Amino acid sequence: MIEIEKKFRLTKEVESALVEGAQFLRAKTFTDTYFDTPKLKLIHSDRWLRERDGVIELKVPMHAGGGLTKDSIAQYDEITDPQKIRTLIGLKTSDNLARDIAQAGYAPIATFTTKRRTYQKGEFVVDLDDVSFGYTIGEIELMVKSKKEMPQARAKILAFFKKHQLTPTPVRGKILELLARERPAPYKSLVATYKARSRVLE
Ligand code: V4E
Repeated sequence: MIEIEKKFRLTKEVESALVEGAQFLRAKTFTDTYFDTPKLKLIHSDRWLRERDGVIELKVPMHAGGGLTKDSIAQYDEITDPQKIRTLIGLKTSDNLARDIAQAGYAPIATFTTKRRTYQKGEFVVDLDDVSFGYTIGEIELMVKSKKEMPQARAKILAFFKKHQLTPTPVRGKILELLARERPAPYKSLVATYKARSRVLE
């Protein structure tokens, strides 16, 4: 399945409007640790390596041009197969992925905990995140089976934003917000790199 998602700034007013008529699905708390080099080599190339509650995942763009469309809709593949992760970021192969990651020079760059509440609203999944470093953010998600269904899913998400008067302007995801706050120099370099590729960093 391919996940198509768009983030929005979460306020009390936005939350009240969204949960009205929505079905509560679950509440979950999870901790993410992101891994990269000190100069953020992976993130500079739009690859996001993290451990979420003990499971190592790599998020990579669905398209060579980057995972974020001009409308700030994210289309990323979430890879958990250790061998695929090794191939995609050029790791040596041992029987321990965490060790291979460390040996390649990738170390934890940020850790935070998220309290997530998930709702179903029509065919959309709505995630509302409250993050340990003092940040709230939401996202609207649709899952599709094939690439050819992606344009329609993007249009549906944009229509959802319009219907619920959500501001469609770019919003920084959790890890980027933390980097912007705590590592301004590498963050500045990220902004410049993404801008040079005509892409906005959020
Ligand atoms: C792919 C990516 C990042 C890695 C984390 O992805 P994100 O969607 O922020 O994670 P999370 O925990 O909120 O959602 P989950 O993985 O549980 O569905 S950080 C930034 N990107 C690319 C990106 C971007 N630059 N801007 C936007 C709006 N989305 C994604």
